[in-house]
Amino acid sequence: MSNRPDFKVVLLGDVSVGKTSLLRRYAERRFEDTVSTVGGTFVMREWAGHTVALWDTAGKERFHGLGSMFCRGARAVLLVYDVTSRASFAALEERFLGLTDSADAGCIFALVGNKADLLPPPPSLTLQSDGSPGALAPEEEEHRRLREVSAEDARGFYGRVLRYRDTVAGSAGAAGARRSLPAVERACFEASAKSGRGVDEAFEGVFEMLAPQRRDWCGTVPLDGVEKCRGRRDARCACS
Ligand SMILES: Nc1nc2c(ncn2[C@@H]2O[C@H](COP(=O)(O)OP(=O)(O)O)[C@@H](O)[C@H]2O)c(=O)[nH]1
Ligand SMILES: [Mg+2]
Repeated sequence: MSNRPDFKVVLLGDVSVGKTSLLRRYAERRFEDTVSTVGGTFVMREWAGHTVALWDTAGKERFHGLGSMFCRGARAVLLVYDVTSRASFAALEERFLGLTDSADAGCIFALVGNKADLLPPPPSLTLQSDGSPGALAPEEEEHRRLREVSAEDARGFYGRVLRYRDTVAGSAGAAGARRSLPAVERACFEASAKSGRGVDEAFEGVFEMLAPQRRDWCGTVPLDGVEKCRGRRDARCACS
């Protein structure tokens, strides 16, 4: 694996939404109680011949300013919230979206609603053979929480993310930036770091959207995200 990533992908979101857990589930295939993240850390993963640096950031207030630094040079940002916490969803718009101004102009955005395992299962899954509602095991029932963010909410927010990026790119760059942004149905995911459900789909769905961009961009990005060459690959480029 190259020690210089082709793509930098950053996870942003409020404290305790499960960013570290999602990354660990994806990169290490396990879930366990996490320690709180200080500043930011990254792991490198090889995917379909691309080297991706996945950045985990701290959602805590006192590290907030660092988020903007970690977004420098990011080709994709995963905005993570907890599907059972309206506040964590609102925080993305109120506190985290603005940190992404330093990401690349064509940066891809995806929303990941985590902790889907806490939601009550759909009624069809709990019906008993005679059609009556089935009971959950008591320990399962105890942990259930109500959904506070719907798929509709996520799609609505994603539309606002696109509009926000248009204003950041400015009217001249807007069309180009918009062209590379994925359609809403490819950009909104729900997952559970605990059960593993939907986790690969979210990460690899984003990688798949990034892969075609590699052809157009100059080689690799250094790990600090400060690209030395931001131009398109051509004969003058010494980066690759
Ligand atoms: N039930 C459930 N709990 C989770 C999930 N992901 C994370 N957690 C728990 O939520 C807490 C915060 O997780 P963490 O990954 O540290 O969140 P971060 O602050 O966003 O990095 C921990 O107690 C995790 O065990 C999930 O998918 N389901
Ligand atoms: Mg963390």
